[in-house]
Amino acid sequence: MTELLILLGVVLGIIAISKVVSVLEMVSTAKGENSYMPNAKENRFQARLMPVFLIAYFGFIIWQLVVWGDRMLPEAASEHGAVVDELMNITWIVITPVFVITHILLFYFAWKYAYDKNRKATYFSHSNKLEVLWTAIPAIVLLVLILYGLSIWNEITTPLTAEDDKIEIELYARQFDWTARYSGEDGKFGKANVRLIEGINMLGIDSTDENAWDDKYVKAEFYLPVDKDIQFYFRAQDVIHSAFMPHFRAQMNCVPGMTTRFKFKPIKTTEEMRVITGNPEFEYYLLCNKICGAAHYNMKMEIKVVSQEDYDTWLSEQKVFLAVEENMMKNQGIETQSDSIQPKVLEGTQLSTLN
Ligand SMILES: [Cu+2]
Repeated sequence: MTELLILLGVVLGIIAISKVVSVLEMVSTAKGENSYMPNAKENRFQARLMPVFLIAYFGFIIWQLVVWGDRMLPEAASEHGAVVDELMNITWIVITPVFVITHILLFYFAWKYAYDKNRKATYFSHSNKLEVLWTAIPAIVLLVLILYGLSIWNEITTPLTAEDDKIEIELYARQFDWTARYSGEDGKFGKANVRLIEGINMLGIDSTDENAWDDKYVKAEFYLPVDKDIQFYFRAQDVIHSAFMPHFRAQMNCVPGMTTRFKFKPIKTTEEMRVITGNPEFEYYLLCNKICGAAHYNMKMEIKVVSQEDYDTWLSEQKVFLAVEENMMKNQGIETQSDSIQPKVLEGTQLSTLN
């Protein structure tokens, strides 16, 4: 509240000063004086402000690095993460000197060549040499950075093949939560269709598809085994969301009407990361990184990276899709569903095979 009042005071102060200045200008115009022109002394004062601003500006940047530097992400927790970080660092190494040099030149020139009525600017209309230099150098540098980035991107996004030893997980986004779906023992996801989304069937899973029966879906948190390739598939129900798992350097858009994918291999368990960060409460998170509506900030899911054994135990404890469906129907006193999702779920022998 105090900050808001201070901000309001500053804004009102600026408005008041600008009004006073415009009144003074009107008075001088009314007196028939020329429009306001700065004199030599004022020009020199403005010129001296340039290096002052430059130093304050760089000082502010360094201050931010010192104060907030520790908010940076810890080391990457996925196999490809180290490559992404290297790309990022190389980009910083290339652009930081350019940023520093161009800003020093900008303010140095503004100070050095402040208006002087005894000096005349050199005039030349064109220089091929200069044109070639300042077009070619940035173009080559950018080309190298982009090609390097593109090759890494291709490497990261190549889908895993059917032969690869992997786990497949579907992340389903909607306003405002995530659901993770595991394919169950058959290793196949059941079909899903947006038309089947109804009340309890929030993912639109087609329960006439046998592959869906052993699918498991979990909310609030999901588990990954360490050192195993994970192939993610992403879907969205309503608007575009973005699945962002910063510690694994992974992000992919979730677009209604299509399935997107991304793969990575977690290489550090949650426990290991707690030691590395020195934070006993450290957790990995899946976040939404598209501003998708009013409760966007709340759209997150905890990720636990554990050993293969712990993962297997956890997964075996999760309920399968059909059991969840059946339970919910009972709880809500629903006897029948629309024809499309009624299928063999409620009667039939298949249910007896479920745990
Ligand atoms: Cu979202």
